[in-house]
Amino acid sequence: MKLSFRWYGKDDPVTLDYIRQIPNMNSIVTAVYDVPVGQVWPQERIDALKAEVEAAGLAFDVIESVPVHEDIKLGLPTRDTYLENYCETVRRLAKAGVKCICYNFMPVFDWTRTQLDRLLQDGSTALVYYKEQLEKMDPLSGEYALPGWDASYQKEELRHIFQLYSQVDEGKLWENLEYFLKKVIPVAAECGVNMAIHPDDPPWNIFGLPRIITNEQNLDRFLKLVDDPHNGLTFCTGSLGCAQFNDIPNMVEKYSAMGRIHFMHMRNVKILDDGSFEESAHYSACGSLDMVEIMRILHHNHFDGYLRPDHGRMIWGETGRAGYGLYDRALGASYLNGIWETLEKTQDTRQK
Ligand SMILES: [Mn+2]
Repeated sequence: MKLSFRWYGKDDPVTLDYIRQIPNMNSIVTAVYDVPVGQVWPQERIDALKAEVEAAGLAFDVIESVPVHEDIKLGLPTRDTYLENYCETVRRLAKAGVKCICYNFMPVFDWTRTQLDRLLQDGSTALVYYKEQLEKMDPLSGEYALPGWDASYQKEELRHIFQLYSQVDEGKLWENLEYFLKKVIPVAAECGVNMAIHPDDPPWNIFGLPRIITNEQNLDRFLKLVDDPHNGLTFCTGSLGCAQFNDIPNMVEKYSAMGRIHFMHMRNVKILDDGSFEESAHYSACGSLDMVEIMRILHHNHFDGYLRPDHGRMIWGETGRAGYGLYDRALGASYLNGIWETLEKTQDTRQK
């Protein structure tokens, strides 16, 4: 397990120097953030980012994310140009030593929550998804903008994209994903990069838009589309784990044994009775997931990919990017370190 930490670049109030002070921290997870989606990332920008990360004594080997242009997800004729650009970015990242690229295939909206600063009982705040709140949200009204959403869309543009998606059901989205993989995975394989798709968050259709990277059956289908080890998963415990229908330990067991998990996002989440959920501290009892069991399975299967603490709460008066403060993610990293060290030092854990 290679411990890693997401960093949003120079504008991130959490600096590389702070991140380096977290024990056992190995790799930075980052991206070139200001290149428009679909354009090739300039090599000099990639190299500068690498130099900056390495100067702080950290490894530059995970990118999250190289976003997929909407025309690729929609299957429009223009997709081929965007796919060529995507492949070129993969080649350039490989040249800079990147080993793992995270991406997702969610139409229009990335991760979705209904509130980013819900006050929890202990006085911290967290991201939540309340069904009742979601039902009242109209993404076309222009009133909502989540940090995971592309804010560059104008209202009319968004309306147009929704119109285009009325022709794309789940079946069509699968076809478009297959088309993407058949172009990109051979390039990734050739340059030794692992592609790691992030599951849809939450793992169900939202605002009438299809979502397919959602459950075990679909992950099986995904891995078979291109049955190559370079076609793998970012296994996000919080994204998949906010759905009652996903048995997280079993899925981690299956996909880590297959060697198809390249990147783990470790996050706990508390499922509520009506299918809503709240993000929680990493500690198992704070949410619905057994974090020790998940780590035990990874350890048992000799997981040697990247692993990072995912979203944290805002604690100790910290302000900043929702889900991506320093303190709670650092607590999460230390907790995960503790579990892993215990597993390493407990002789019989791999004989179970
Ligand atoms: Mn995640």
